[in-house]
Amino acid sequence: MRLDVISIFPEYLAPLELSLIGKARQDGLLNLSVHDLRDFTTDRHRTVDDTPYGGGAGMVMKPEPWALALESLLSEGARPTLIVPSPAGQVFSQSIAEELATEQQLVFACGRYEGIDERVIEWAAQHFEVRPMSLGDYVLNGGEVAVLAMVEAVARLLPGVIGNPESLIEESHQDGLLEYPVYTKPSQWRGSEIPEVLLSGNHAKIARFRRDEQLRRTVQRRPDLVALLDVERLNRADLQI
Ligand code: 6GU
Repeated sequence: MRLDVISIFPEYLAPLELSLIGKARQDGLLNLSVHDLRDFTTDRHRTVDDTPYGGGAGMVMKPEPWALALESLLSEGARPTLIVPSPAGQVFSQSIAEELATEQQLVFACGRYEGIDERVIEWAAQHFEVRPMSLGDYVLNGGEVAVLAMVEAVARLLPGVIGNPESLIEESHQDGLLEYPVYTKPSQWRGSEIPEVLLSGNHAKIARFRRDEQLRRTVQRRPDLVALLDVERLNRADLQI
């Protein structure tokens, strides 16, 4: 998969050289480049922002550097997905990460200040599949931190990035439930013991315990997810009938 990130703070994306993502890049599984928006300015001061028409606080990102930067990433016959991080976007999720993981090329346009001139978003739709994306209902200073999160969520789904693909299956949100709690040695620690069933060797009982913990946690912490559960995928024991 090809990934391009455009930002006025390319150094912000340095963590993408570390850990699993860094390794995937070295292994050639991910072709990831970070581009400095200022390299696409044409004035002496490398200006990327200006005051908003209609007034108001803050600055708006000028359209032309964005168009030049985005054009530089287009190749013949390709229609990449352009992700525009914004608190005004669609909320990012595991299912969106799964969708994005099937794409050939993703481009991330990191806005700063009050955002990018809206005409860029309209113009870009001629060449890209444009997707404004939010991490949730809170405000960040720019798109960079959101891109770190989205790139990690997508990259770890690509074949070969995670050593043990089994770990992808049991985790949070794959089945609409939160993960069960985990424990390791020692079995007694500062006066606290692990749940006895985990020492029983009874695999059916352990599976039931873990599933019950998933259900309990989801009801307690994320009641919003309960309404979205697929009833067909809950078994009789889940429903205690
Ligand atoms: Cl994607 N960008 C910004 N600037 N703030 C956010 C966000 C994105 N998601 C939540 N808050």
